[in-house]
Amino acid sequence: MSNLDLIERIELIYGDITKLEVEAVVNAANSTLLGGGGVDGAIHRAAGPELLKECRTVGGCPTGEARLTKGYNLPAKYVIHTAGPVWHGGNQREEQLLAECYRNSLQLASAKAVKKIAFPAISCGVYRFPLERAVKIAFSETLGFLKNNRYPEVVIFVSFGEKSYRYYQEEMQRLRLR
Ligand code: AR6
Repeated sequence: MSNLDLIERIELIYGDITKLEVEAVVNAANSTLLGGGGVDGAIHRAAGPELLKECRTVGGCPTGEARLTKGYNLPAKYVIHTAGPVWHGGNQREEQLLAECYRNSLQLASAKAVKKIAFPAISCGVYRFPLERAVKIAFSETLGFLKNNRYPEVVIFVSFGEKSYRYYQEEMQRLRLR
């Protein structure tokens, strides 16, 4: 598959990830998996208390890894929780750890033959990872994974702000022109 064909399997959406009719949504969680603010809070609110109950049985998730639960009241069947790195300036393996979040989340989705999965901008809120770098990592890890895997068929990057949407659009454009 050429890079251009692979890019056709990536979509950009502006809005709230909890509303999406996809099989799996990724949660930018923390390593306790016991909830928090930002997209994590929104996902737990929309999924209902059963989600936290299941998360309690999981036993946490080290940074860079991912864990799968059901989606409960969300339109999505699954939530894939991943703990992104906190940005400390870039010398603490933040980029590698963020790449692992994407790879491990995609691996779980692939194992369940998930057709459509939606990602928020992991680590780009409270964890302060620079958006431009994070977007490049999201695309390169996703393209690398899609090249070798039939599932997920489609990956959706969800932006919650105009600035992040612009970064995703620019990177998509850049990759198309390459
Ligand atoms: N839909 C899509 N994207 C969203 C939504 C939403 N409903 N809400 C926020 N975002 P953050 P992090 C975007 O802070 O940086 C939590 O407390 C947001 O604009 O949610 O990985 C966890 O429990 C930003 O671009 O996650 C952890 O403790 C992106 O999602 C910690 O925050 C990620 O922002 C994780 O921090």
